[in-house]
Amino acid sequence: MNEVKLFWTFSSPFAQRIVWALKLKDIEYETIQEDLANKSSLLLEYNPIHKKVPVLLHNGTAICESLVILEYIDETWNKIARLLPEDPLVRANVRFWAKYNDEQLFPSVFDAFVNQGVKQEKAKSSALANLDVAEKQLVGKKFFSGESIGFLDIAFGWIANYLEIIEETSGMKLLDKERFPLISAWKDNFCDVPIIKESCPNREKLIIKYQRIRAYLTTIAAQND
Ligand SMILES: N[C@@H](CCC(=O)N[C@@H](CS)C(=O)NCC(=O)O)C(=O)O
Repeated sequence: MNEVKLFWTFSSPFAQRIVWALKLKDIEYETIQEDLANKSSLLLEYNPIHKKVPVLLHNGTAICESLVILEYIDETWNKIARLLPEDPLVRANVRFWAKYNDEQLFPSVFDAFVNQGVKQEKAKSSALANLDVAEKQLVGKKFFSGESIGFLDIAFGWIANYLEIIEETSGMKLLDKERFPLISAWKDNFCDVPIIKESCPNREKLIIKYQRIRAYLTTIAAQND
């Protein structure tokens, strides 16, 4: 028995990581679309601590948190498309940068997305500074993981498609080609990988969804000012 189910929603960059990993490894799976405004009792049962997507269900056992799920997938289906490197030091470095993305880079961009005016400008400056740091990680490399796509590319993958949706729906520009030539080139390389290209979420649907998310979250942020 090898039953794989993914609780997800198309607008989640964290859930998208798991779609990419499963496809890169050619693993068959079933998706369960969650409505985050009305979470299913199964999602709450499988992820009682964070109550978030993605959740991977492997033969009935739940695994939560996208970076944890990515490692689980890589260790369980370890014959093809290895995502993490073998060397423990290089692995540690990969985990460091994935954590940097999740704890620093992505939150700063999201902060700029949900705020307006002075608060947005402040969040934008810190997002740009964090992107400068990510840019340096690509010096001399085609992918964050080296010559081919790996764990870090999936972790940073949201920059390749969700970032432009965030920019468009909030009217700010972050990924300027002149300031970020390496991330811009990486974005093209990443999107050119056939499996990534085939499994990217629909742009128009994302725009509509992110417009709604922003309208909702900016109202809440303004109320808390
Ligand atoms: N650290 C988590 C973040 C997942 C996350 O933030 N998921 C969002 C969708 S993008 C969610 O389910 N939000 C529901 C909520 O916050 O109630 C991971 O890496 O899996």
